[in-house]
Amino acid sequence: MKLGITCYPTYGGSGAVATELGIALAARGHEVHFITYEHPFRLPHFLPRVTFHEVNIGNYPLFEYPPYDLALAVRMHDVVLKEGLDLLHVHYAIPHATSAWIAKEMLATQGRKLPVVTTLHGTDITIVGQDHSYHAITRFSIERSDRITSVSQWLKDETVKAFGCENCRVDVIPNFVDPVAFDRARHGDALRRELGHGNPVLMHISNFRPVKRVRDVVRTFAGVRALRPATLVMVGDGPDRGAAEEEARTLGVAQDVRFLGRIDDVAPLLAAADLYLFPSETESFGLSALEALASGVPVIASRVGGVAEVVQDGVTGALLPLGDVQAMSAAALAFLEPARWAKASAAAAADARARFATADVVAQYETLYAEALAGVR
Ligand code: GMT
Repeated sequence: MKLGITCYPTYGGSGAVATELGIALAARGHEVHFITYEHPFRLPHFLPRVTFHEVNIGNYPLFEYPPYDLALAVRMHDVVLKEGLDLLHVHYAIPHATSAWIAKEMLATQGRKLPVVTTLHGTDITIVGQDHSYHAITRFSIERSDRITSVSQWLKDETVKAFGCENCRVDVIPNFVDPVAFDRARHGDALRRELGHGNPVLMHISNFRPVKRVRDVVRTFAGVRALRPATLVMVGDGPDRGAAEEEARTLGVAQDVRFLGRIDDVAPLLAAADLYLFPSETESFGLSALEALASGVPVIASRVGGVAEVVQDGVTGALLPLGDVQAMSAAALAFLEPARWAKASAAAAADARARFATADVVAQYETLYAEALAGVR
């Protein structure tokens, strides 16, 4: 198939999933065209059967808010015609599903059919999509998609609750992970020793937005550090990084917390971690938690959104009430006990491989594409 993929290309789970999907589809023989405003961050610069088409928004002075959605729709329309695409798959409803609908309507006037698949990732439904300014167009664009997928059952339920959406069928296709790339055994122990000086390494990776509650990460770590030596490694950058650094100083643990900034290739880092801290406010799935599990890293998380579909409480990690940093510290200490850690680490890697391996999940998308092309709803 010839597939167009649109996503947010910068740091973020939906862009990572869309890009890994495109890479996997190309490896399986499909031709993949990324249509977005920047080179997707997880996309290496050259891959067979993968092309990047940049969307240019221009800078006409009248446009205080340049209409990216329109420029995207026009680029989608052009690429479909020029490359003979069979289908467009857009990740994150706003504005991608709307632009895809516009492109589809433009193509229809030329007698060209274009199936559109929309994958819902999270705040496109739970926060942004429910903002009055976007609610009606989000619902409209979702309903106009030929097929809709969500990354968890929880997000599917939220979609139905938020939009009614009686006419739309939502298929749950979870996020996925390459068990080979995230195999802990591939990476050795040198980085773990370097980061932790022989002590356990607790890790958090995110874009440090408020929803990630990075101060809770530091507070949870401080509870652990009060009882045993350990290092916290914070990977990523974003609006709350300063607050997390300040929290570490206030709690007197700054010397044991390392802020590494943004690093795109997280597999070697996760292989150097003992526990992953994930106290988010809400999370439709939690791709980084899945990547941690695949790396044999038990996850200490808040019981929110779709995280319970990823982390098995008491087996591959622990799920605690949102904001209960004391309970998270206690769970982290329990999982650091060597026998418990070894069992949970093995269970985490095995479960990630069994339920979320790239090949199995990408095959589900292929089936869905074939159905969309055949006009099956
Ligand atoms: O919805 C968002 O906040 C953005 C999005 C992203 O681009 O990072 O994250 C969502 O999509 C990821 C990939 O499907 C999920 O793993 C994240 O859980 C989800 N984030 C939230 O629901 C907050």
